[in-house]
Amino acid sequence: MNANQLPAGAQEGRLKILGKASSINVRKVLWLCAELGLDYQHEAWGSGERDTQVPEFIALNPNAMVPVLLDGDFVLWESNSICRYLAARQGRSDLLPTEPQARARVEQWMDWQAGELNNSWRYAFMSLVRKSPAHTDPQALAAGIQNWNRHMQMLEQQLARSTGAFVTGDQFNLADIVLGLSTHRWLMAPIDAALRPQLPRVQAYYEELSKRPGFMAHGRNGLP
Ligand SMILES: N[C@@H](CCC(=O)N[C@@H](CS)C(=O)NCC(=O)O)C(=O)O
Repeated sequence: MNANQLPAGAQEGRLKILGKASSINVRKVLWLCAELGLDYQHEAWGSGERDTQVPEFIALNPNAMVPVLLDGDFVLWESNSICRYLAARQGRSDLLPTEPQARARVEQWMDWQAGELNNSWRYAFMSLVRKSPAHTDPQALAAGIQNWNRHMQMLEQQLARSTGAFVTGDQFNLADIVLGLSTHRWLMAPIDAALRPQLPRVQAYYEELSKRPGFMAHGRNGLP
């Protein structure tokens, strides 16, 4: 990475986070920084904010997506990778265990959130929340809500199996950051009450996470 390509300020020894605060993936990083007590500079990039389809941004992330983390001349994209990096950088084995099986369990839920759960809500979210003109088909919306609910029911089942208040047990960790934000998105979505299943463990989990200032600042802060 040529340091000359970095946006101004990235070479001052302070972390820099690029990405709009309304993005679920950016919010993971902002919440984690609050948990870690990390200082950072923040620039709002992404649709509705600064356009990522410009050469200076694409030089940082060829996907033209947010978030991007700059740590000196180290540039990292993919929100879950950024979370793992920051937790490891700060030596926080409570958030990302070093024991292989415990770590794999946390990563399993993080990967499921990014690959399965996040994909299940796209149509319904674009339709109900973003009011996208390209997402107005009633059948696709109904199927999307059903698929989103089905994934949230898997989270409900996991919380029933968990031996503690959090997804993998009694220790809050990175899996809870990513799944907490997904929970917030589902609870905030204006899904017709008749179509929304009651998920009491998911609701209790949301309240448990709401005890954390980082979640209140970057998750449960009024943004969908
Ligand atoms: N897998 C990526 C997905 C990133 C992503 O989808 N970012 C969205 C915002 S949530 C984005 O950058 N959209 C383009 C834009 O806002 O311009 C990650 O987890 O970082």
